[in-house]
Amino acid sequence: TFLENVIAHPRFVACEYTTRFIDETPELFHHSARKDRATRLLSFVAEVLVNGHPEVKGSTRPHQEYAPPLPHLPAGDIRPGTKQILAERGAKGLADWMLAQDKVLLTDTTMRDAHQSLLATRMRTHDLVKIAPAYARLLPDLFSVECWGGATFDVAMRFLTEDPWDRLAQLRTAMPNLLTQMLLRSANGVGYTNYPDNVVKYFIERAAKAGLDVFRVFDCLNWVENMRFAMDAVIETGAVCEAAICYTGDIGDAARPKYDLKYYVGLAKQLEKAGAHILAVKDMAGLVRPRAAAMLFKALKEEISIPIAFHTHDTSGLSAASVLAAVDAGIDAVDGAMDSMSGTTSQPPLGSIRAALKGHPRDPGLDQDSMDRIALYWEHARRQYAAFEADIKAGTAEVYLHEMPGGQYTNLRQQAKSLGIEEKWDRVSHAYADVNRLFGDIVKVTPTSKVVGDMALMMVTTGLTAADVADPDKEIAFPESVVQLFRGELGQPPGGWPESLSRKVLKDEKPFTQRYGAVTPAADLDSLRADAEKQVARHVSDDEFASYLMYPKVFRDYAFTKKKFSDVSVLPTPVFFYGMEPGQEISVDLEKGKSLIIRYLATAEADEDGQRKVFFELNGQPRTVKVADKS
Ligand code: 3PY
Ligand code: ZN
Repeated sequence: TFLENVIAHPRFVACEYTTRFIDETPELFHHSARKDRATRLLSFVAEVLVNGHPEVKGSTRPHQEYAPPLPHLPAGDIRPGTKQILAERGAKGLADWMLAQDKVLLTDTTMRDAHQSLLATRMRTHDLVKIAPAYARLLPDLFSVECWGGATFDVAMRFLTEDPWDRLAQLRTAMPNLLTQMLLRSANGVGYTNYPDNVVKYFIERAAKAGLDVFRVFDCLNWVENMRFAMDAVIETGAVCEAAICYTGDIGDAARPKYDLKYYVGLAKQLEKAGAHILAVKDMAGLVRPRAAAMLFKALKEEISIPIAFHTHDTSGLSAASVLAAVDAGIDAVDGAMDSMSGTTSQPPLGSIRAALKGHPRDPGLDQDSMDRIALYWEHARRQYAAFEADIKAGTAEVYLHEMPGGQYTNLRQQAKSLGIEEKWDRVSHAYADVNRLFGDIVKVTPTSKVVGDMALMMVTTGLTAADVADPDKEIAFPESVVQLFRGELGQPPGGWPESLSRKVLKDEKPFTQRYGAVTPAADLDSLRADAEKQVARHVSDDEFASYLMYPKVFRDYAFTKKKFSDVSVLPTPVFFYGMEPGQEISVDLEKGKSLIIRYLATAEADEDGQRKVFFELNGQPRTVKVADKS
């Protein structure tokens, strides 16, 4: 292709070239790189057409007559919003501004927690970025858009072959007036394990540089010792440090005193003292009942002086009542998801909450019609992900039994399905509650929730009862994650680990009780970076290196797949998962001003070597791609 470019170049044709022609004509190379990218994209589509996308195996292409409808956007300047308040006044100034508002502020979680909780985190950058300008223009009064972190980071690379940093950059550009928000698991970063302090710090610095504004920081055991390091690192960048308390149990239940009102107020005071700009109550399973919300937020407003945000899940079907109770108790900000992406394991509906508060002294004041139209977009976008929908049709009080985080629920069900025990789901949920009791009643949120889930699945697949697990004389091969938990690798729960089970899990090994980061040597970032570059045989950017630090193997696999197929995030979602239909034509924007027109014609039968030819037109020119049929 390079030679073709030279021969076809107008200066070459006109003999107007010198010996410096190649040096002076960079487009000779560009052109071939672009063409190469098109070839790689075609081979991806061909691969999906012949062998299917492994992520949606066994599911049929959702019926879709048109692309998700985008609302009409007004012309003119984008109205300044909270992003500008942060830029002008700093994090502390933003917190003061929050306290001075009569209205309740709203955070939209659709781009992170909602799809994490409803669709196994599979929403692609393509669908997130398309609607982002509508947020900027139609909802400039939103407090923030939670769009990054949590499970989205690894799922982007692992299952979608996407760069999470590229997603953030695109969203940042599309919403210049709104605060971007992420969920950070303290010492666990956006992973499932503890990282050395300097790795956590490096990650936070990169995220802040990439335009992340609000870091919601939590620890999976509410261990403040574990949070301080991440909180300090966030504060140092100038970003907003929102420290979150994970809510578990029931403050209204006198029979379960471990997590009572005093416990939460005590934690809140510690986090305020540790320098948090905002406090969040993170109710990841949706356990804050309306009466508890009234008590909890009244007490917290009296006891601390930083603004407070409330995040909950609607697994019970009653979370909106808790949100409204929180608003009446004087809470500063609440989370919700756009209506069509709300409910069940996701957040309560933001549009309905807004409507319920119309005329209320704390009316949030967003434009209802705009919210409805954005929700319509999400409704259609969601249909493309039917393969990832969990079969949950209603709220359930069962959540008060198992206390599973909304973000874990769909994943665990998916895991149960892949282990062939889907019909035993009620046993899994009971085992989950049993494991929590056996572990001493702990906070269950990533990654502790994953450990409880691992153990519960293991009990159901091997037929173990809670009594078997507790019995010191019954030999059990515990999952490695359980051993790590009892070793103290994820931190310390209030009151410590139950002694007898700890002895059974660890045998003669002694657990450690210090903070993991305090006893772990700093990672050698230079040599790790050299490793990363060696593994993928190319330069890695600072952001990519942060991905590698979190997920070495996932990053490497992602880099290889991306090298093979180029940046597949540019493909529309139905094409990404299901390929194209004969005669279908799509326009793919490679970058600004550069697009490809791809038309799929047909796929031939396999030849004697099992190869199938897939016929396309690329920008009007016939192209054939050969793919090995793996069926
Ligand atoms: C996450 O850590 O991803 C969560 O959503 C926890 O609730
Ligand atoms: Zn959540």
